This record gives sequence, C-alpha cells and structure tokens, in this order.
Amino acid sequence: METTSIVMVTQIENQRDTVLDRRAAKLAPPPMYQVVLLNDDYTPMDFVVGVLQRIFGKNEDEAARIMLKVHHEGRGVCGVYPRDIAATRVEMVRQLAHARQHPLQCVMEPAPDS
Ligand code: TYC
Repeated sequence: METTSIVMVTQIENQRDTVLDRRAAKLAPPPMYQVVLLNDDYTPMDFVVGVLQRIFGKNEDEAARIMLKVHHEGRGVCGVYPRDIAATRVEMVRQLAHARQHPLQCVMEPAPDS
C-alpha cells in the first residue's frame, strides 16, 4: 500500500477506536452509594417511618421493618443510588430532622461491590 493510504487507514482506525472508547465509557454504570440511617435514643419511631416513606418511597411495612432494624442494630440501609441522588436524600433527611428538632443522623457511603 502506498504511504498516503496507510496513513488514512490508520486515521480511520484511530477514530473508530475513539468512538468505541466513548461508548464504553458512557455504558459504564455510575459508582453507587448507600444511604444509611443511624439510631439514636430520641427521634420518635413514627417520624423515622414517615421519613422512609416520604424520602425513600417505602411502603408502611417496609418502612417499619427498616426503622426497627436501625432501632435494634444501630444502622440500616434506606436505599442505594448514584452519588448526587444519595447526597440529595441525605440532605432532605437532615433538613426534615432539623426542622422538627430531632437528632436523627443520616449518612452516605460507597455501596459494597459497586
Ligand atoms: N431509637 C429510637 C426510639 O427508640 C427510634 C429510632 C429508630 C431512631 C431509627 C432513629 O434511625 C432511627 N425512639
């Protein structure tokens, strides 16, 4: 092959590789974070159940189950989300708790195996 053709073929192959790299990057799932509620001695149980329903979309049974797990074990996962969504929900819990002067604590942490 003459030199010009070899250069052109190489350029086309490089462009194709770039497109494939971009596609692979787009398809990679985002890192996930779990939102965790922490126990305390003062926040009323029904407030925690309401938070789990309103902010995490749990039905009443599931919300009560998670609340009791936190009450007995000290912590419990409310949901697993991409970083921005997890951060927004943590902030919403903090604002609701602060508005009602409850010491409820909520944190986010990298989800195991994500
Ligand atoms: N331990 C609290 C109580 O006895 C209830 C509670 C549950 C508080 C879960 C916080 O994340 C929590 N009233």
